[in-house]
Amino acid sequence: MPKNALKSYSYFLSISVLCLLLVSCANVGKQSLVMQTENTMALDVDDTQDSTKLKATHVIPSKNQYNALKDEFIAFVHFGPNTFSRMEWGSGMEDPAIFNLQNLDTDQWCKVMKDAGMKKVIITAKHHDGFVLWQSRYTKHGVMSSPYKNGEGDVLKELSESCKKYDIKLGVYLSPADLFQIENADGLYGNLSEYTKRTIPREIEGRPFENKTTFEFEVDDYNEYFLNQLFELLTEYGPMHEVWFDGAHPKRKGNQQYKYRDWKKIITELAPNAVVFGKEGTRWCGNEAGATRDTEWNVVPYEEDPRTMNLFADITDEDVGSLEKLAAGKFLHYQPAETNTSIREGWFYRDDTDQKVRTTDDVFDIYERSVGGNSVFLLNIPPNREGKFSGQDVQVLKETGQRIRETYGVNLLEGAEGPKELLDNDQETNLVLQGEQPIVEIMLPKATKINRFLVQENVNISGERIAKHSLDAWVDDEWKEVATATNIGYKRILRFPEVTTTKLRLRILESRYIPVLQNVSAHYFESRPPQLQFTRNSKGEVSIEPKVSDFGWNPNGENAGANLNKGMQIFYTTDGQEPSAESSLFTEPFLFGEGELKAIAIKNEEKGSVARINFGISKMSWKLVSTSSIQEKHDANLLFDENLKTYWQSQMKDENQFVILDLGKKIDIKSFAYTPPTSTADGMIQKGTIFSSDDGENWTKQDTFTFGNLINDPTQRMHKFKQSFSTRFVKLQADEIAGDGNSTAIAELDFYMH
Ligand code: FUL
Repeated sequence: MPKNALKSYSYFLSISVLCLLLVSCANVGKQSLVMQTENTMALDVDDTQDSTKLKATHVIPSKNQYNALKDEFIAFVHFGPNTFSRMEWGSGMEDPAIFNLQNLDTDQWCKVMKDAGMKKVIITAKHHDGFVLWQSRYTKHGVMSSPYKNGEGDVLKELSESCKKYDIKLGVYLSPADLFQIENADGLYGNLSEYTKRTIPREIEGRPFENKTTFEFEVDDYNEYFLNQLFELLTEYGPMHEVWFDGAHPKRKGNQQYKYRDWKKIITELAPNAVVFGKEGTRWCGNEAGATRDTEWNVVPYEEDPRTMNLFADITDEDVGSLEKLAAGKFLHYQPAETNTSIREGWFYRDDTDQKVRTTDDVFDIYERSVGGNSVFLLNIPPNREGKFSGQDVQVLKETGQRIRETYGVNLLEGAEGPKELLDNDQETNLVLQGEQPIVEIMLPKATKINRFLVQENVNISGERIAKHSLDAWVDDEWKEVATATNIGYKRILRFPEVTTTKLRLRILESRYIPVLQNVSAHYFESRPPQLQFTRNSKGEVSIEPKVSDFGWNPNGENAGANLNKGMQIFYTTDGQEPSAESSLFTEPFLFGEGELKAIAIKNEEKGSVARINFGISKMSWKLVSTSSIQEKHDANLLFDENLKTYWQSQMKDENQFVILDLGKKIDIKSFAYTPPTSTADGMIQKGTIFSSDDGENWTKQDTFTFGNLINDPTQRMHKFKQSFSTRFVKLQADEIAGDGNSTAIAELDFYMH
């Protein structure tokens, strides 16, 4: 925009602001609005970066989105045949009897969630395998054909009752992908049926609905099936607060299309309080590992109007809502991110021995980064085959809840002096900050030790505006910058090394429009000894160190993690025993072959969480014999260089992709681990075969393996061979690549004798 135009534009703005001030001074929050706020706003062809910026600050959450943000920490429950088959993705061909549930304790789930501070639970009513956990009228592939309560059980009903008892909101995951309906001869998915007018719900004799609403849609068989099931879920299990549509598809058939506009109609009418995930309601954060963006704007650009869109692509870029991105779009839409990850490796329960469970440090760290980074934290806790959350998961959730309460339940600005709109704990009062570089100063009643500062914008009324801010603490008679970060939005938690201070100063450094703050608070997190991580180098030497990257918002180039960890010592065991202060003290890297290592950090006599790793046999004498092909910079030696960042990748479209290794001597092998690369999604081995040989020429087929959900969750997968075998040479052949990929890739291979 030319300078003059900008001038008149700002003049126009000031006049508008003035008018609005006059008409709406009763409503402090609305003071700074110059146009109608909307959940979705169209950009016009003549919109400039400046007008786009202004519009973006008037895009606000819908009532359901705002409630979803306020729920903050919510639970995911993946449960179904996979819980019994130990698979991540079922095939749809499972006998329903596999869901051999004898006991179910949904009260325990809800109690644990409540103690953890979670406000909502979303259950996989139907995962990709098509098995339903409720008494659906429209299929027999589900709990009705399983041994649970002789086919009379209803997992969703039990959960909905427990939810009421513990005051937890309920949501459902209904997978659009449905392998049962794909694989079954009479399956409805992609059966090329005609789109005709159909009434939802379809009446089923002897199973009337209490809710008499009906809908008419022009749909095919699968969409009708889906709508009928949505009708059941949304009318018979109490109020639904979220409907979760996963985008993943292990398989497709018949060019099946989803008539989401019809699904939406039914949801809007039958579940008016439900936010829809994966569509225009809430969006996937872009990974399943618990990673968060440093800058998570919830106002995002769309090419088409999201209110009428049918297909929603995943938004996975690092930059989702910068002004450049917004200006390149045609619509601006408010859409909160959900940071979704699992407390266990994988989404379904497998076992209590090999399946790793996140530590409390880990979960609490993700909580602070996600809730304190303008997103919702959706944590999966997969129930075990006893129908309960396992002990380890319960312990972690209990401790996480304690940490959240201890840290954020105590506001150290209690009794402080400063803008009362921010300190009064009243969400209705807001502070409109004027001036070039607005500043908020707060005097604490006494010198106080803090290491967390929480700040919220008034997104509900005046959207997201702040683009950069810093926090200073008064230390040794001067201001010291302790933290800086980009946007704020619903909530930002600033984390920094502890300071003892009497005065705090929040500086708004960049803002898309006049900043309006809703709330600030200060906290102290009693830091625990850090989480540890192991690495083994190509010489076979193991190091144990605190996990890094936790404190990404550190402004001063200091390593805050190291500050917090002063005086810490690391102890470890190699015999499976729990480590303690009497175990070996880690001082320098040491040689280590196959086996389990456990380590613990101890600081001020306090023990951190136990870290463990199961290293495969040493790879020092391994040699590459041959491989089907390689790509530049991805030769096959990289699959056993002990470096997860480097990987072997074969040529694209190469038939018969394989790698042959010489293990140096004959070894008894019981299992192997495949670690896919994380920097490419092509080449993940979904199915493969392992061969053995004593001479590298005559091969015996030993076993085949299958791994699911690799693209979204590229973590290490273990495979136990049907029978152990003795071999010197191993050949791994890739039989199927995830996502119909073209090449084969391996970051690291490990073999185990135990
Ligand atoms: C993914 C699915 O494929 C996983 O099985 C899981 O349900 C996860 C939440 O979404 O895309």
